[in-house]
Amino acid sequence: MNSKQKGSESISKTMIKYDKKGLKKEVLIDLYKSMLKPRLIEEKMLILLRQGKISKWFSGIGQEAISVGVTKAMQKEEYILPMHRNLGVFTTREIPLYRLFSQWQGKANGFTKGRDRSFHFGTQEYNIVGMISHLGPQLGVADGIALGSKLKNNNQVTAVFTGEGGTSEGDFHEALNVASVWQLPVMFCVENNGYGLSTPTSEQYNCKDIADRALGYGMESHIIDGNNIIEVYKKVSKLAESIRKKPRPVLLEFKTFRMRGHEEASGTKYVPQDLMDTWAKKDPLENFQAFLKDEGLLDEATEVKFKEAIVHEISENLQMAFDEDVIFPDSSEELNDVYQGNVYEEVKPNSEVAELRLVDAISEGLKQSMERHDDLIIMGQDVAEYGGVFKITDGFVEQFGKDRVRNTPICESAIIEAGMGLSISGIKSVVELQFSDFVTSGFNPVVNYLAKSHYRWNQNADVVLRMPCGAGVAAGPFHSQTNEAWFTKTPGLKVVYPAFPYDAKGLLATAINDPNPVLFFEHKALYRSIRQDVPTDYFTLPLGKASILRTGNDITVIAYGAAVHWALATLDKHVNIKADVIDLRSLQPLDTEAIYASVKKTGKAIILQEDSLFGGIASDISALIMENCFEHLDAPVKRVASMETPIPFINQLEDQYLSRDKFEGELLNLLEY
Ligand SMILES: Cc1ncc(C[n+]2csc(CCOP(=O)(O)OP(=O)(O)O)c2C)c(N)n1
Ligand SMILES: [Mg+2]
Repeated sequence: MNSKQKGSESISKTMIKYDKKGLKKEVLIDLYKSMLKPRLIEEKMLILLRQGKISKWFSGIGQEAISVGVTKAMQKEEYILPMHRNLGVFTTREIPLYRLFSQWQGKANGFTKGRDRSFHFGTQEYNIVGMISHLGPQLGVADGIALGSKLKNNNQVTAVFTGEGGTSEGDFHEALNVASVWQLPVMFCVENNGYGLSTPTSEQYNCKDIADRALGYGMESHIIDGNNIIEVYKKVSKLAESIRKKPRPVLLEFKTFRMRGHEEASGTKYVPQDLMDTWAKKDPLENFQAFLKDEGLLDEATEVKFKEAIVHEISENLQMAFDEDVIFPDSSEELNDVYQGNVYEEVKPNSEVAELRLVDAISEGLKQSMERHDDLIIMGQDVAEYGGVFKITDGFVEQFGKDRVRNTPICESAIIEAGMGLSISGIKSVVELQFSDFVTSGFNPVVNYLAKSHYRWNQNADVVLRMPCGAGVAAGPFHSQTNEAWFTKTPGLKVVYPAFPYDAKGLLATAINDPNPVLFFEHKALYRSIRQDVPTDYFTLPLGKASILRTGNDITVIAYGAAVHWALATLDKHVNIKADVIDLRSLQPLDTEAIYASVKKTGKAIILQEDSLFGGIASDISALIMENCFEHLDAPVKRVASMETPIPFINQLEDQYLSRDKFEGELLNLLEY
């Protein structure tokens, strides 16, 4: 057979039409080898899986052209946010294989110290940010990274992956919308592989192409044959180049197919055989190999040589991972890694003071932090020209500009995720929740992304969430909650809750300096009712230190937020009662030392909380006192909290609901015990 005949025979077997124009042989061969590597790794993994040597496996077989083509089109310093089927991203970024194998076996040379599995990790070394299980959140994180690039003017583009299944999540809509409104340099890469677990696309969405959705966001989109490596590489390279020059988001829909089960154990029984057969013929690797052979760019001997080299690399690296010791649990290391350690930097208050309301103190503190941190970004609904609904950021846009004081669409998830992305690119942010109640619409990224990133892969979330909260303003069930307990129980978050202007100013400065995620609660009823002399310059106060407002030997009163003022007002009516009054100021970290020292002195403790009782912080403080001060107690610890109902609207009901008026009776009872 002459070469021409051989060529035409192979082309007839090639189901994919390649256009290699403009690509040198070395590039084509490199693309081929880059697809071959994840394929061979996977083949090995399937064997190991059957032998029980690795846990779950999500196969990307048949989808390699997308991972490889996109990664090859990107520059090394540009961030990629891959999913569970994107092994080719990791290998193309040249992560040493033994590190990947260690990661999958939960060993120390992996990226998560055995704390998270499979592809659930990121690495700043390789500019990869891995997924969290919830799929959608990384789309908003990509927005934040891209915003970082745009603000730094570094001409970088960010690529983020999702399956078509993930596009039904709200995060997808929010992230695309924000990216378009802010013209962020993001490539949203949707791998449409026909199924989300067992659910076919026909039961997932009701439009022809997912790419069509871009129009609704005012965004450009492209449909790309995800099995054609040349098409992926050429189109994405061209787009990336153009986005670097002119930042903007694009939506890319890669048509492909999932050739194996959702994960290996689950099989593919529900996939019609003819679909499997059709797509098997479009295998991205086999087709490209045939094409390269047809074109005389690859011969059998070279092909075998490539394979042997990769197989050798795999075995060598696997051995290294197998030889590595298993991780020995060390509880102090586990606990230490939940938060990024930071040295508190004390900035002492100046002596000049001005009388400020709580709202002014927060505003002044925030403004001075903006002056101190050139790259601190504020994001929130109506925070720019309008100044925020409570006017905390009034005048900020004039002083700091629209880049740093950013109005957002109504999309708490995407903005909190964007805060995470900014942090990944080394930029601090403060996100204003219009009301703390609305954090529920961004709950997932708070408790799953911000809270867990440092523990999982050593990536801090340098984000402060400002949470205007609390009752007493007749605002009903959705504008009155004090929802700190949703967060105090989540390791990885810090929770600050000041009651006075002085504390609020100093603690906000520290919260912003802290590299960890901090929820900063601001009680709305205190905003304009509480005044205090506050130092005029920037100063800091440490987190985790309570403030002892009054001292006395009769009883320990513990409170925070508005409840501090309720307790003080009650004690003012009973000047004969000598109480230690502890204003916690921060709930996580909690100043247990101050609590124990006081209770050991007084022998009685009462905790006043604005939130409803069950599962609140008062319950934990009560338990801690029982466990640590039992022998010093002269009476059971008393918790006083609001009713176990949602917060009602009208004053009479709200007054009945709140713990405020119950405190006096309970205090007197306990003193008499
Ligand atoms: C919020 C959430 N819901 C459900 C799941 C369970 N789950 C994991 S992957 C997956 C299917 C994802 O489909 P798709 O986005 O198309 O990606 P593919 O697996 O097809 O690559 C499902 C349902 C999850 N991880 N997170
Ligand atoms: Mg899918």
